Amino acid sequence: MKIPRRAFLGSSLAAMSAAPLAAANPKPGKGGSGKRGRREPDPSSRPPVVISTWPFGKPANDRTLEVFRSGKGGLDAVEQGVRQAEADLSNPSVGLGGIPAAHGIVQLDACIMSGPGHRAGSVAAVEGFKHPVSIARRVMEETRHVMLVGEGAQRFARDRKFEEGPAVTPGQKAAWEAWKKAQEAEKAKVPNHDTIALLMLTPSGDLFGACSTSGWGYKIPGRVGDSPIIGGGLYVDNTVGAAGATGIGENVMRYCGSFLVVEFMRQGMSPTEACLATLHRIASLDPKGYDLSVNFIALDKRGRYGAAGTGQGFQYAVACDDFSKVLQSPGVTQKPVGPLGGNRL
Ligand code: SD4
Repeated sequence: MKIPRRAFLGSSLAAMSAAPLAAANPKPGKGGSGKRGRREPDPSSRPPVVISTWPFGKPANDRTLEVFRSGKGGLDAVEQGVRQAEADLSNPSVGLGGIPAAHGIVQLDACIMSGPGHRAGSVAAVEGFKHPVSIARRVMEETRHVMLVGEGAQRFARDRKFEEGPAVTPGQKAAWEAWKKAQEAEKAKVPNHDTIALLMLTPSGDLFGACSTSGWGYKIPGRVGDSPIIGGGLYVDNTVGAAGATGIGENVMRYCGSFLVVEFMRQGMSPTEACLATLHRIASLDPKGYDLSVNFIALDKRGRYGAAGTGQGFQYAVACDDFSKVLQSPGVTQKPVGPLGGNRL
């Protein structure tokens, strides 16, 4: 599977000025690009509506809707959608096909949230299990805890006979060996990495979300990113909306990124505005400004959806009864001077 790479990692901010056209917002507003002007209103869909990160979110969205239409609930649907991405061993960012940690073994992070009941479950740094999102769901449903990590999470999964898999795929092992050699020669490059975050609004008005990743390639073993952190890589508030993140987790989790997107929606912003406002907030505090590789998707209680990312933005996928497609988000590289530049940020 060819995953379009994000061009903005390590690229010059000066080269990226205005927000690129967002397919979701055919005439993109200028609030995110640093110029004065109004954004087009966010598109909305009659639920069920599903939104997820990256083009590989499209088959996951389709699977989510398929499961929902078969009569299952929203929680089953988002879990199965994310499992679809986890099962694809050609995806270097999600599941056991992912890029390993520095010790050559894949460590997976995942979480799940149910709007009804405001329930959450999460696992991090899990080795050797195919479907961390399902382990996270069992943590949510069978324990009084929210998060299990490492050996404890693996023991929990083993006791419940979760499906095990290879520590690393042969292809990723070969790449890791080459990386080790390059590292000795001090020429090693850190490969790109992504995450699936997937959000769903059901016709009954309930929101669900799930998130799964193999995290930062060749990370220090035990490193946990934003994806399994409730409020970081994922947040669902059944009264307002849901948000999810992808990018460099360290730049999301220090700001409770997904939580902040939802809070901005609570204040009345549309999903795209809330994603943009969160990026501007993060960039206003971070010494690196907009050079962060941070991206958000968001879905509100009314079925409106949107996304935004730093730099050139990123691609995300949306599916509902009428269509299933991949869209380009707006990107931001500088502080806005329009309505989003005010003190609401
Ligand atoms: C992490 N946020 O572990 C994840 C990885 C990712 O685009 O989404 N990369 O930091």
